[in-house]
Amino acid sequence: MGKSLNQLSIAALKAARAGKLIGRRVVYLAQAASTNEVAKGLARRRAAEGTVVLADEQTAGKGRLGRAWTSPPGASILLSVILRPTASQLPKLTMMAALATARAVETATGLSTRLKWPNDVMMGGKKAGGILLEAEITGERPTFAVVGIGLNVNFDVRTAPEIPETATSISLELGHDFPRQELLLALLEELESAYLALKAGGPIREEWRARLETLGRRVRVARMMGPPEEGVAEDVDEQGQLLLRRADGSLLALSEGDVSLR
Ligand code: BT5
Repeated sequence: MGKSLNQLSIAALKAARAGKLIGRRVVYLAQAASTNEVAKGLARRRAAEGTVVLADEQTAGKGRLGRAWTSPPGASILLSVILRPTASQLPKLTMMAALATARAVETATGLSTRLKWPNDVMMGGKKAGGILLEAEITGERPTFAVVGIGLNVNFDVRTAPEIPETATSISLELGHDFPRQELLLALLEELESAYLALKAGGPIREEWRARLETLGRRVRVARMMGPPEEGVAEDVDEQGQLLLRRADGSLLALSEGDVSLR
């Protein structure tokens, strides 16, 4: 694994983000338990919107529902962004971040990416990244949101037995390592434009929807709340909910769950 391709320059990163929203402040940690946990702690202490927590390694990286995100040293992009969205922007942040990640990967590496509902970033039909959105809400209003992004860059996922065979990385898809710094810069820039567009009320669903690989397929959705559901993944709504057409003809809107093809 080319060491230089894995090297991050935090000084250059900070310089590149000067005057911008996303990355106006960068908190870099060689090792963190979970950047989302660090970011939530900072957000509770009123850290500014746009603060980015970046780690080279996570010892307790998290997926959804208490699952683990494998985060080996110096091989992935592992970051969390503190945002202060309105109640109507909040449900769209997973879409926003997935879209920004897909765009950044395509611009920087030339690889084509797809998205899998609700939070997976896919390459070559396999998962290379994921989004973990967490928020604190007082009454109706979010006090803050933390958008966590994990992306396998120069990581041979085949060496990690706990990761399913349905995973990949940028280096595996490209056939060679790729400079993490370049991808990171592209990602922060895409997050900036996607978040500013969302704040300005711009559309987000159309491009996200066009990248989804799930639509039109017969699927099973395992849910945290409620029994699993089966049907055709017919569409997604403005909030990013999956609209599932059940065998009895009814249409169900799902906000969370794990999709597998039938
Ligand atoms: C996700 O969860 O995909 C969200 C992952 C978010 C990770 C970032 S890293 C920075 C920030 N700080 C954190 O602590 N988390 C965020 P989910 O859809 O639940 O997928 C988790 C599942 O993906 C696991 O149960 C494994 O099957 C699989 N998995 C774990 N590590 C993986 C990896 N590195 N690459 C691909 N798949 C992985």
